[in-house]
Amino acid sequence: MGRWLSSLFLNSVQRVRYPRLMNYFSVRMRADSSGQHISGAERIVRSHEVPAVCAALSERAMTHPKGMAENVFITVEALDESDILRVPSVGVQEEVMQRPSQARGIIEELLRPMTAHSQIVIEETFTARNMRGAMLIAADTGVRCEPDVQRGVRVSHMDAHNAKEADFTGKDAAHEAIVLASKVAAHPDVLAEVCVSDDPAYTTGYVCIGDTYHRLPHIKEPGSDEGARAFIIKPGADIEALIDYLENRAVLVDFEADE
Ligand code: WAQ
Ligand code: MG
Repeated sequence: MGRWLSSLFLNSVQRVRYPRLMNYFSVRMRADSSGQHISGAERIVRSHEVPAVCAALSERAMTHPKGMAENVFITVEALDESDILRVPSVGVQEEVMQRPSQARGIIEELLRPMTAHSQIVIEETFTARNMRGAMLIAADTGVRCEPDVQRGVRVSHMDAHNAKEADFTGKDAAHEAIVLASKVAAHPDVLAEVCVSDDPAYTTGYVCIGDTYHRLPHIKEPGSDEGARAFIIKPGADIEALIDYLENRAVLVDFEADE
């Protein structure tokens, strides 16, 4: 009888399936008010960091310069470490720029080798408002090719490898942008990215081409509600596969200090 009981016990223990290597978690936040997108953020962290990151991201949503969020959604998902792709960080180059009136000319010059439609890209990027994600613009035609043009495509499931405790508090816009740009630039079908922050007080933007992130100070006037992102897409790209990579593929970005 004793032996029967212990074998029953052992059987049930063996049947419990422990998830493999659940030491990384994706944590995503998005917030809105009256149907307008307010804020979003995405992190990949170790299990013990999940509670602190959830707190920091909800705090960010409640204190956003665009206004206090009515709805905040936080999603936590375990990742299998073997599914995480590692990519190198893009290199940062600071461009000399004194005034927003110079921005369009400099962006045009940077994009010229990639597309004949840089004027369209610039126009779209400075006209869009309140998008959650980025526009996809075909390099050969200048045509938008994302399925939902008001929402755009939200790049998610990425972070810096070995992100520091300090990264959980507050927002470091430049650091987050370099992480995002590195994930995006690592896909062979993205030729370039243009970004203007939608934070009225944050006036530095960038153009990323190849593995260089060109930082553009004074890309817009302080107080302006301009702000959007555009990815320039290689002709013939498989758009569905690209969107799946941008939204769902877990990516950790390696910075030089890691090595
Ligand atoms: N995926 C795709 N598009 C996004 C994402 C994302 N995860 N997050 C923001 N966007 C789009 C969206 O349309 C926003 O309206 C727009 O980008 C700007 O977002 O080196 O903070 O979060 O100092 O305001 C640039 C830093 C900071 C430059 C950019 O963007 C520097 C920034 P924001
Ligand atoms: Mg953001």
